[in-house]
Amino acid sequence: PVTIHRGDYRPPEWQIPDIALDFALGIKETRVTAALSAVRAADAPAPLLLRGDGLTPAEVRVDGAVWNDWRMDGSDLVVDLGDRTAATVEVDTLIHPATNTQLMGLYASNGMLCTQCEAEGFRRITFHPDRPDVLSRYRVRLAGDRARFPILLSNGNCIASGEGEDGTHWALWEDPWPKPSYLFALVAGDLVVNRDSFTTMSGRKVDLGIWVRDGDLDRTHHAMAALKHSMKWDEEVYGREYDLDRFNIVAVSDFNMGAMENKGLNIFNTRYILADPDTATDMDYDGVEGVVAHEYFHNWSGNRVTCRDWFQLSLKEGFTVYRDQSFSAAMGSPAVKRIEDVRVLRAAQFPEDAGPLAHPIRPDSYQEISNFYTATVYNKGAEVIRMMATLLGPERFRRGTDLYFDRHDGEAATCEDFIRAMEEGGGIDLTQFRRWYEQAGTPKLHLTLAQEGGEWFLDIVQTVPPTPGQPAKAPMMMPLRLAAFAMDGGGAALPDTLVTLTGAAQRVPLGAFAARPALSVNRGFSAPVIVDYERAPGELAWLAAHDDDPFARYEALQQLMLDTLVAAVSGEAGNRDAVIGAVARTLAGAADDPAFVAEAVLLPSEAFIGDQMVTVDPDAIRSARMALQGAIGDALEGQWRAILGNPAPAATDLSPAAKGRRRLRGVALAYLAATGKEDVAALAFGIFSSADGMTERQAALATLAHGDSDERAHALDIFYQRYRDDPLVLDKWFQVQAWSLRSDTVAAVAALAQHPDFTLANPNRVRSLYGAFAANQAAFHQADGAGYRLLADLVIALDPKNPQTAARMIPPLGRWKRFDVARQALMKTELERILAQPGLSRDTTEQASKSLM
Ligand code: B3K
Ligand code: ZN
Repeated sequence: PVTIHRGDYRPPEWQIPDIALDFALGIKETRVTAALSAVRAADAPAPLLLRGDGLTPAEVRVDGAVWNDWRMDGSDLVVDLGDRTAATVEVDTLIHPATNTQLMGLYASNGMLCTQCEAEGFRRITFHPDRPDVLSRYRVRLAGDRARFPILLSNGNCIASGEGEDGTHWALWEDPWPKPSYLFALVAGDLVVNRDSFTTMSGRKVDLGIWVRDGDLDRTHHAMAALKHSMKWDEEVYGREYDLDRFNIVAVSDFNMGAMENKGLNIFNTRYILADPDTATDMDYDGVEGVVAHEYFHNWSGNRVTCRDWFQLSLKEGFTVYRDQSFSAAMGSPAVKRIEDVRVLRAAQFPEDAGPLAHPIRPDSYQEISNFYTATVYNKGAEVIRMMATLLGPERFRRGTDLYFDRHDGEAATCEDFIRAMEEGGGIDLTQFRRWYEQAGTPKLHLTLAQEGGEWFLDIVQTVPPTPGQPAKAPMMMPLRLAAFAMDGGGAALPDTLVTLTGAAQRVPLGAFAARPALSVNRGFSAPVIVDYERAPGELAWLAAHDDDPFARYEALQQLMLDTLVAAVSGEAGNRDAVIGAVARTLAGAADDPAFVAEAVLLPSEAFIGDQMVTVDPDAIRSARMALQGAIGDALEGQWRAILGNPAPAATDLSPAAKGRRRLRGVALAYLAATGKEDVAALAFGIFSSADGMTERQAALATLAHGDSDERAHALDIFYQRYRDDPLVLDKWFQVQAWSLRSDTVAAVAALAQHPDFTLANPNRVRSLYGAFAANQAAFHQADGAGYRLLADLVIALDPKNPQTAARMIPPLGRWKRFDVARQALMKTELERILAQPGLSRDTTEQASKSLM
């Protein structure tokens, strides 16, 4: 396989300022005619390199005449234009949407046609340079059968339409904004629309449309509200206005990712558009809001200012995730949102950064760029932007982003351009900070307290672990927010302080305290690091109750739980009573902020407990966690029952308070179930049956799914019968079974893979079964290796159809170094078995071979 290196970047030899595309649409066969107006950018004559993937040129014309001076170089088309400096190059191709199972390029989903071009899918539609630093104005003519494709959409504005012959019709779309090919989109199908409008800050009216299949219209209102809120928020917070007369969103069921920010025509996985209280949980609602915002925000961070090359992916993704996180925080509870974001970072990104696939947020090389749409590029990328925002403060950060958008509008920019705008706009030197773009691995801060004559100091030693290809690291610059408290209430306290760390070792004065102060550190998770600081249970319990930063309160309680769990795993007593006391005190605040309390009293995940250990012992972790959950359940049984005794809020009430109360009820039910009390299955079944919405229904079903009551089978059956025709809800039915803590989950997942409703053709269905299963630590790591075999079988079966989604299933197998030698051997065997498959895709080959290193 060919490795592409960041340092090899060369500017394009040809630009294509204008493109005209003509589509004769058909599900089986679509004819594409592309007219590229090529203008030479290089000084010396150079042939025009047009990338292709699975295409054959039917005819090539230059300036209107048939042209024979071309050749194929592998799957690419090289057109020799002699010493011309400009030419119109036309190419005809035939493509086959119905057999496009990769879901890249033009494909069919449920009888409609749609596209996905990022990163390199446009070359599956027509020959083109297909690199993000080639920007063009597009004019797109779509023609097709009127009955089959009554709706014809592309980017920009529809400037003409009409009738053709034999029941066909056509539409002509024009996008005035030059864009890279990865932002091209078309949709053709039988769709209905939820229309609305938004008036921008300069008074322009924008027509909004959310297009779905007949019958789904009632489930689009939340997405529409989210879109309008996003448009307003981007004006208020970043001064960015929408720039076309129309903004369309289309929902499709078969989609590799969450959604795609195509200019003026976002295409979404239905999962992130459709929501109503009967079928979507509160978490689903938040997912819709966050992804709608994310794609909308890309209109500036990604589209108006795009990426020069794919190594700069975090330029748009890290920044846009930071923007959507800030938006969601503003729409709901900032503290709870921060907790959720950090939980995602720790669950997905920290393990990536600690394993064989670790890479900097701006990678240095890749074989297949699709493998780099990672938690590192997205979520760590967002943390890096957040750190700059923290170092600069809101006003200077805004000056930096204004400068960035204004200076690079219409350009394909680099991460370096962004940092420079921050430096100039914010008046700060980020020389050392740039290491966040260069070095992989999660930094660790080792903290110790020192005392000198009544004055207290915090000594910080920073280390960055070695990662593949980066054995030695230099210290990073980062903002660390901290505070110190006198636990007896008297004496001095060090209020919230922002320290900028730069050195490998640094001393921070805390002030005078009569006794050892309680240290609140990395408040708000100001830096994406691991803090190594030993604190007595009493100090953690005190902070969990008294810290004035909610995130730090959450962290203190989590640390207290974690210390106890890690002790229990290695057969020590730990401090259960301190945990139970702290949970009880936190629960006392449930009425004021149920959402925060629900997050705070949740035990750390099995995977996160494993991350604290030298060698992960999945079975011991599960037992320890279940035992502590049972103990907390027993000790506070009255409180849990009281929470469930109050009536649930109406499912239609989506206020933060109502969502928080439902979340807490779900947590209470899980704690009660852990007690093993006889009546709990009936209680859960009662909630399941009487629930007026999916949040409560799913929580009760998930709780039942862990056990072996009669109610379990009954509830699963009712749920299946009720929702068997609703794919998004049926996904949940697969998911709760794959999450189950039962000891027979591997066999259950294997059986579900044979269920008539399971299909490899739909990525959501694949993820709902296998993605959930791979996250079920004790099940996936079953000692006999059956879980590993199951996942490898899936990868092998899926790779020929959909390599992108197949390759995304590999990282769990790549964590082998963290396990005992027997599991290591079993995991490596499966990676080797995958690699031995003939004709394995580039995607899966890269992930599996790197995972073995
Ligand atoms: N930019 C798209 C990602 C598409 C990736 C395709 N392999 C979604 C997003 O981040 O908004
Ligand atoms: Zn994005």
